Amino acid sequence: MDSRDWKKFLIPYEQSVEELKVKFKTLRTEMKARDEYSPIEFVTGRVKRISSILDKAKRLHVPMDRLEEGIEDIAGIRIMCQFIQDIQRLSELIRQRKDMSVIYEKDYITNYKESGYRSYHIIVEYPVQTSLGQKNVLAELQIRTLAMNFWATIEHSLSYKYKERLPEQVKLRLQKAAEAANALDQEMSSIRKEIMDAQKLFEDNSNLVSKV
Ligand code: 0O2
Repeated sequence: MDSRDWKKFLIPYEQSVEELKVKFKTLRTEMKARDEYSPIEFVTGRVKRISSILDKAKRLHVPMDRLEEGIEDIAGIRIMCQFIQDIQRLSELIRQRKDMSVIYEKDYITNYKESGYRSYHIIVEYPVQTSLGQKNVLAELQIRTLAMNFWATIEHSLSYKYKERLPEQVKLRLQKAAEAANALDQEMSSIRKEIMDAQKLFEDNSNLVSKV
């Protein structure tokens, strides 16, 4: 594919990422406005880089004319939650939605990766409306806590720096750091109610001040 073909190929993915980001950000705003707790803290999204698509296609032996079915994370959405419990609550909300359908789920929290990576992935099919009609694209929703995201961000930049040949010592320290992040998540979970009450009180007070 030349660069014009890639540009055209990526249009529905770019559109899907933009739409999905808006939808999950809106879900957060809506739940907060209803005076409910929102399991979403913040949302990001990206379209996979062409070099990264090609690397993955090579690694998974996906031919160039099967990229749409073979690479599931060309459109990627990342949703950050405060607490581990929020991940299941949000997954439920995603399963109930009518504007996307869940294809399958990967639980890298129970079955965390050897690197120490923890996250809950949901592969969805998302119907996007283009000038050529409806196109169903696959998108990967990565749902994780703030602590899991902190770890994954650091690990990703280190893996990038060392081109996936992380020195053994760094690997071990990252595995330890992943355990520490998990311990933090467990600790936060156990005082979840107190934290949530405090945040609610803080928000109610700020609303009162802004109304004065
Ligand atoms: P990007 O954003 O394109 O640079 P895999 O064989 O591990 O690539 P698998 O098991 O099918 O793939 O995983 P999946 O569910 O497709 O997820 C791949 C994405 O999950 C990665 O995308 C990362 O965003 C994230 N991820 C998976 N494993 C790790 C890990 O060990 N460390 C970190 N930091 N992130 C991970 P790309 O391709 O890296 O990302």
